[in-house]
Amino acid sequence: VTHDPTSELPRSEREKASRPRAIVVAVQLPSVGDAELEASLVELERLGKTLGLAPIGRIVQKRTALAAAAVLGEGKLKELAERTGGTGIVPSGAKKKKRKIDPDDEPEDVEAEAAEGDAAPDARAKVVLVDHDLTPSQARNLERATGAQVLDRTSVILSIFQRHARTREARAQVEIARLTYLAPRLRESGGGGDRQRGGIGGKGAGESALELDRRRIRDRIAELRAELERIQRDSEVRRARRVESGDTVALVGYTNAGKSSWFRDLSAGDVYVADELFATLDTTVRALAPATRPRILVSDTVGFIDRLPHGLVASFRSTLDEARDASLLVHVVDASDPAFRRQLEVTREVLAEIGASEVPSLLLLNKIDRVDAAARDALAEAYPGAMLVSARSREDVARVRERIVAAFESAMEEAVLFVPYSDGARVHRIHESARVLGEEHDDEGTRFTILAPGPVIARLRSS
Ligand SMILES: Nc1nc2c(ncn2[C@@H]2O[C@H](COP(=O)(O)OP(=O)(O)OP(=O)(O)O)[C@@H](O)[C@H]2O)c(=O)[nH]1
Ligand SMILES: [Mg+2]
Repeated sequence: VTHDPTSELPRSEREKASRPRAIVVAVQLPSVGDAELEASLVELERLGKTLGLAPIGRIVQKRTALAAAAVLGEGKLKELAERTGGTGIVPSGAKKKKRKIDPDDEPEDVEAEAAEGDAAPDARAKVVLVDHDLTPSQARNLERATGAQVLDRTSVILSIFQRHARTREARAQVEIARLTYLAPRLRESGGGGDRQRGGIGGKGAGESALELDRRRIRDRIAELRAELERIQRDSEVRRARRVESGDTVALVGYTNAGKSSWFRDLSAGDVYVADELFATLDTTVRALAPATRPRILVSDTVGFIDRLPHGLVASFRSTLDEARDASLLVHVVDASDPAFRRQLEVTREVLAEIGASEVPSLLLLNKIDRVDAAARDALAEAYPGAMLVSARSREDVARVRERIVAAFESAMEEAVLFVPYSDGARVHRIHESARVLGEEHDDEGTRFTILAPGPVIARLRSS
């Protein structure tokens, strides 16, 4: 039976005391070094915390591959089950009753008897977080053996996205991603249905219910796509208008790097900043503050993460467009994170994938207040073009703002425009979108000497 592991998760609003405990599980493949594994597990624990879970331990096994049945080998599986109060045994003969597959279903009751493991019942982990993507049968087997809810990396990320989506656009995008994640899993468990869902009936009613589910998912995805298109048609128009003037800075970077903090600092606005992964899912745009002339817009975007499910990246189209169409990318990195080099690399890879690697960029090595002097020197040397900054320092905010303004200034051109007195609207537009260096009045009108990006000048001339 397939259920959607992303639909029933504890809310972060719950008091910390009652946070469900979670155990992190990973297989260390021969190709994965200790440091890489450590960074990945720390990240998974942070993802778990963002979901409101309390990680209480890890179970790691070195293997050449994931165990086909339940990721871990028998011995390690028992060890895991002791922490969760499960049997540690993957039931092989026992078959589940046949059941209709419903993506909104609750997880099935796990029939395994609680083991007399070490963990007292109230210290048991209720959730198992697996640092790999699981096949449906692996997830099911792990659930049966542990008696706990099992979430793989992708479903954890999807759950966070789901919880953090605030606008209609983000919600629709997340739901498309979730259903897309779910669809092949339905298919797979349907394909193996005869084997997995008991030797009793095999095909028949169960099979057609599955067909129905797939069709329902397809229909729902189509519906959401249409809705998304409607929403994006509006924002497309708005974006096109901005892009035309070539004046947008997009803040990009790994999740939790400090993008929204910089967005808030640079735009002097009220922005949601949180020590959570994927706090921001909606692209927001504000003017750089104090205002410049012509004005520069700053946009905050969704964060990237290692092994971000591909479908998910694609579903955040508007964020990606924002980055690709920007005149400048401000790439924010959490320099205090031991894994920042990998994070920087991941961000660059995603930017290349979405066709934004040609956009000029400014690298901010952020959270420098948490980095000691020796490490700062090393950073400055290793990244000569970067700025070492803290979003908490007023001076740094001023410095970054200056750099951004300077980047735009260097891309601005000087032009002379004559506007007749009768064309008051154009005079207004000039003051709005360009910097006026000089005005000369004669009998018919005004000769403006202005400074503005090329595309803006072209527009002012033709309007
Ligand atoms: N010490 C320190 N903390 C910072 C700095 N910049 C941001 N933070 C903290 O880092 C955490 C994440 O900051 P956000 O601005 O929400 O990060 P983000 O990149 O927008 O994260 P997502 O939207 O989740 O991708 C928050 O707790 C911030 O207060 C900094 O320069 N120094
Ligand atoms: Mg953010």
